[in-house]
Parts: sequence; C-alpha cells; structure tokens
Amino acid sequence: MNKPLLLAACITTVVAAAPAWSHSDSHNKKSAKAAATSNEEKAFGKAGDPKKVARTIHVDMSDRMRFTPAALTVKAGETVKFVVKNPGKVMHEFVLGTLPELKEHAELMKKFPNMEHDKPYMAHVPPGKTETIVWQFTKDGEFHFGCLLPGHFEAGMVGKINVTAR
Ligand SMILES: [Cu+2]
Repeated sequence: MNKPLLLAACITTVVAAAPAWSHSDSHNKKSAKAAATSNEEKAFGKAGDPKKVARTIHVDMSDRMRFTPAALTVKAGETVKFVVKNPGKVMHEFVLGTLPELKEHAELMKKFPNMEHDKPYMAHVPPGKTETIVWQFTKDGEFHFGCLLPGHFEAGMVGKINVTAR
C-alpha cells in the first residue's frame, strides 16, 4: 500500500467520527446553516422563524468568563431572538444546549480547538461584535448556554435557561 492512500484513510476516519458529536459536520458554513435551519429539532428546541420572534433577549459576554444575564426564563413554544454582544478583547461564543451536551462539546473543543462548527443554536462572536440567533424553545425543562472555547466553560462561562410549560 502506498503512503498517500494510508493517510487518506486516516483522515476519513477522523471526519466520519465527528458528526456523532454533532459539532463539525460543516465544510461550508452557509450550507450547514441552511440545512440545519430546515428541520433539526433538539431537546431544547429548534431553529426559530425570524418572523415569529416573540421576545428579544440581550446577552453580554465578558473576558471575565461570564454571561450577563446568566439565568433566563422563557415559555415553551416561545421564539426568542438572542442578541449576543462581546465587548471583550477575545473571541467568545454562545451555544445553547443541555448541560451534558455542552460539557461534551467543551471537552471536544479542548482536543480540536480549531474545529469548525456552526449550527443555528450557536453564535460565534469576535471581540467588539454582536451576533444574533433565533431559536424556538419547544419543550419545557432546564437547559443551558455556554462558551465552548477552550477553558472558558470550565472558568464558569455558562448560563441557565428555565423553559416553563405553556
Ligand atoms: Cu468565552
């Protein structure tokens, strides 16, 4: 067997393993976002219709590894527009999820800090910028949001969302 073929096989294995973590299955940001917007429902909801936004919530991120506010309450069924601002000097991100999912992603980000990931429940916000995401919370329960950049989540960059039954 020649070497290039062997190398190609290794790369294929790594790529194939990634979607199980639902993190890096995007080679192209635009197509990944469009595909995800169309359907994918998660335990904590689904991509929201911008025309049905019932509430806008502003969230600030800081280099002290905190979100403000760090606790939110929304109603099941509600479509929320998150306006996520990063007034700091380093990159931050706002990723919605269940606590176990966020922990898994944070671990994965430590191993692959440059992994590409883009989903409708994530906002990557460079210093000085503001990004928005629209999300519909479909079920009641306790969910979270976190910054999964290496070290940030562990430093306390996590918040809680209580979704109440309608
Ligand atoms: Cu951060």
